[in-house]
Parts: sequence; structure tokens; C-alpha cells
Amino acid sequence: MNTEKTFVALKPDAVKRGLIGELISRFERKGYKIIGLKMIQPTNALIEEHYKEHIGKPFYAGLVRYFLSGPIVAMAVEGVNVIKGVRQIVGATNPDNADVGTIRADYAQIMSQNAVHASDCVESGEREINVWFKPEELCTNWKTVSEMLIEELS
Ligand code: FUP
Repeated sequence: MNTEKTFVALKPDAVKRGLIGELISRFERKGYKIIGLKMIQPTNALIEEHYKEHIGKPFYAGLVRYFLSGPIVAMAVEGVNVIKGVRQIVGATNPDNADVGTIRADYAQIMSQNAVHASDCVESGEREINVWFKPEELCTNWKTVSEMLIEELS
């Protein structure tokens, strides 16, 4: 079983619109295990570390302004093939191209305020979890029902 970890963030627009519970439940109902969860006001340093591959790009200044505009909900999420699965739930970067039923299609209109972030590969997931969480903030010593059921018959 290919269990992986990913970093998910509910961005300031999602928090301000009161979507925290609704969006977290999308990941919970898939059976994913939330091993880290906190609300945090991003700082310049955290944003720079998180989005370092985008520094210097034309949209970077707007991205920083967006992340400074209010708190995010940071999540570390674990599950089988979770990188791909979470990005399927999240949808394409530009809501115009996101499939109906994905978060970005259902809750966002523009790419620069697309409600949610999800890591694009296992290495990014590990790196981003470490940007936003201290190791002691992660709770891994428990099992979800999905985990138990998957283990039971596999
Ligand atoms: P994603 O992996 O889907 O979050 O997308 P990227 O890492 O390519 O981009 C990070 C964020 O930058 C996106 F969520 C939206 C923003 N962005 C823009 O505003 N304009 C662009 O042209 C590209 C990205």
C-alpha cells in the first residue's frame, strides 16, 4: 500500500468565506488521515519558504499579498496515493479549467484566489509539511477507521 503524506492549505479566501468545515470534510470523507491541523497567519518568511519556486514570477507579489491578507488553515494529510487523490479533489490551478465537483470548480472563480493548496509530489509534501509544522505538532500515533478497514482485508 502506497501511503504518502501531503500538505494542504485552506487559503485566506476560503477561511474568510466560512468554508473551513465544508472543505476539511471533503478530505475526511475520502478517508484520509489528518495528522496535523492548525490556523496560522502566514508571515513573509513562511510564504517565501513555501512558494520559493515562484519567487520572481509576475504573479508572485500578488500571491504574497493574498497569503498575508488573513489566516490559512494548514493541514498535513496522510493516505494511500494521497498526493494524486488530494489534487483530484482540489482540481486544476485555474478554476476555469477545474472539473465540476472539485473544490476549485465549486468554490473559486479566479486562479489568484483558488481557495486551496495541495502539494504536487511526495518531496514537496514532505518539504511543505516541514515549512508549516514542527515535528511535535504532527499526531501520527492513531488509526483512522479507513486505515483499519484497508489493513483488515489487504
Ligand atoms: P498549484 O500547484 O495548483 O497550487 O499551482 P502552482 O504551484 O503553479 O501555483 C501556485 C499558486 O500561484 C496558485 F495556486 C495560483 C497562483 N498562480 C497565479 O496566481 N498565477 C499563475 O499564473 C500561476 C499561479
